Amino acid sequence: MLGFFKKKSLEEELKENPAQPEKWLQLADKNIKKLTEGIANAIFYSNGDLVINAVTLLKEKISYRDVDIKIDKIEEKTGKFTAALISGIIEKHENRNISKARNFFETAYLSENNQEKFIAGFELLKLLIEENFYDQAKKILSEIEPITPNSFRKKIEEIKKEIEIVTGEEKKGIFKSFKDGLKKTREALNFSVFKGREVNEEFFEELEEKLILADIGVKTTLELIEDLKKEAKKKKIKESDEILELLKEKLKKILLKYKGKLKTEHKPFVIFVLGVNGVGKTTTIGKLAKQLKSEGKSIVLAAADTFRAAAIEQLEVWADRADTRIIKGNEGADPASVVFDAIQSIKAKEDDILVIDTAGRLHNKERLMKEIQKIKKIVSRELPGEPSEILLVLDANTGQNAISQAKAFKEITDVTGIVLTKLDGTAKGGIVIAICNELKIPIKYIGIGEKIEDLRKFNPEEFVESLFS
Ligand SMILES: Nc1nc2c(ncn2[C@@H]2O[C@H](COP(=O)(O)OP(=O)(O)OP(=O)(O)O)[C@@H](O)[C@H]2O)c(=O)[nH]1
Ligand SMILES: [Mg+2]
Repeated sequence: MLGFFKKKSLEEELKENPAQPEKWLQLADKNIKKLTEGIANAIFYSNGDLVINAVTLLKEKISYRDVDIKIDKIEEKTGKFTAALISGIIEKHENRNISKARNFFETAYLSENNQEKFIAGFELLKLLIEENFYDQAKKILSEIEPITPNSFRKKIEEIKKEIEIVTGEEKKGIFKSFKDGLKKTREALNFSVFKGREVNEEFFEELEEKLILADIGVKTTLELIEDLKKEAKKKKIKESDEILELLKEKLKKILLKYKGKLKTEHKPFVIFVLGVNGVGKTTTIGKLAKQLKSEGKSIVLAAADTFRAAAIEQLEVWADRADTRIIKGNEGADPASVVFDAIQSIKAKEDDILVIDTAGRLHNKERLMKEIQKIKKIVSRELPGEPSEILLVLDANTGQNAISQAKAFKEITDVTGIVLTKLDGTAKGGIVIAICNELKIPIKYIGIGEKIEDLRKFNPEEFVESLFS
């Protein structure tokens, strides 16, 4: 007789009485297939006051690719602002299309509902900071500060501090602007000579030559020119300025496709840094340690370049500047044993991130391969799933040679990202585009100087705009 008292399922209950926002959220949380329906209804029936919870839930669950997200259905229920917010989150977290995400967040930000406005502003703020647009971030911050819910106060304070530090230092001239760092490449490209010209064969030939000279690479340049010619014909483009705009968009598209940042959400997190002699590995590690530290993480450096004593000392200097711990061995010690010690140390002290500096010798591929594999094996044995990042450092000055180096390293091990250094001193900045297009590995950071602040998260849009301005 128990069947008589069978408990109604959440879904049945909601069918009978849909005006229960919390329960819709419960359903979304429990049943991934009902995620968007649940979220849309939760927001719909709650007059917006569940927006934050709902959006947080969506962000947590969004990596399930089988979720069927029907934005028009959501919009029917929640109105255009929340739908834009959700679209933005999908673009950012699922499709990784930052410019689209930004457009959606900007739309949602126009909402007059403070809940919607805050969460859109908060997403926009994080995005702007990731992309180094600190001035715009500052403006948004000042606008959303008065409508910040209590649960977000602490986060907003942290962001405020970060913006103040960066913009303050830029003003003082300590921070070199990204644009300054690309001065030489911009001058070499000198796109202004292509303005106001007639679009003909001669124009395309000159453009082709220029792109190749800037180290965009023959393969990539030919693809680009071919595309531009086709589009010029199709759209009957006569003005060269229009072609330049198209070129800009195409370059951004190539770079955005391979955009990526460090995935430092979990801990402990291991970053293994590779690259040939003198490309800037140790310097980059110092800069990165400082940056990650300012984001509130505890960092430990492992001096696994035991090939020469000076290398260990050099890393010590950087550890000191960045105010981080360092684990080292003696000159000539087994690099893998240094890494082993470093891992025991971060485990014991519960540090967040371990960064491993290695010796940059490529003249003996066999040995290098063995050494890299040995270190990797130790790391993954002691910390399953690590290293999360294997960063390859390349020197922009070496132009096309950087591509060959990357290919050689790719044969030895997986590379999760590239750091391109010394962009400040070279006219070969076009190599950024060749790297993305030919190697299909994301550039995560770029180096634009020797100082500790001269490392930037790579921002494709900012990069392309700086080449043209
Ligand atoms: N201008 C400029 N110089 C840089 C940049 N990054 C590194 N350097 C310089 O490049 C030189 C080599 O840097 P290191 O960090 O020692 O290079 P490494 O890859 O660790 O070298 P090895 O340990 O010998 O393999 C140093 O003089 C750095 O100051 C950058 O982004 N811009
Ligand atoms: Mg070094």
